[in-house]
Amino acid sequence: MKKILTLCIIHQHPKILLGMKKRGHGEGKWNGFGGKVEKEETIEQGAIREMKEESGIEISKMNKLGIIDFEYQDGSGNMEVHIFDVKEFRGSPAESEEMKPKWFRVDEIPYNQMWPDDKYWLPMFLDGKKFKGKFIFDENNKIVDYCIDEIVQEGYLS
Ligand code: 6OG
Repeated sequence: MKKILTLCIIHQHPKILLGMKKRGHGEGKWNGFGGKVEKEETIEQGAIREMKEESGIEISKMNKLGIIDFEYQDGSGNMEVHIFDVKEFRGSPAESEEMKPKWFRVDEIPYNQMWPDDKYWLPMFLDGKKFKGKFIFDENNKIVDYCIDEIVQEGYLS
């Protein structure tokens, strides 16, 4: 069974907010904020809860820009990640047990300290484009195959 996860990025041009993951899956990498959606909540509720838990920020408005499937060749840990552009929020970022937040200029995004898929879809995200994709990883977290397509059809992601 694949897990449903969320990933939220605040984009206030020319800056974005990322967090350094301090523990667990993706430790030592910069990423957006998010995690697993619980059984009793919607994907949006999960995104809001995880953003608050990990950064202290309360989302008041967000747009879903992408859905990406991640598959591992050995079949372990398959995920469907829903990616949100946070447009309005309350509070300011605070370090949590899980994440250390930091604003980056969009021309200084640390792609070499991020998941290897990010460089394929984050530029589309920053352009405000919607996208759907799939990445297949080997056991060393290397991409063995991928596709990423811009979505032009209204309502396709919702
Ligand atoms: P927890 O498992 O700690 O949440 N995530 C990924 N993000 C990117 N960009 N690439 C990946 O490549 C990822 N795998 C997981 C989803 C994990 C958080 O990390 C994201 C969640 O926001 C494989 O609860």
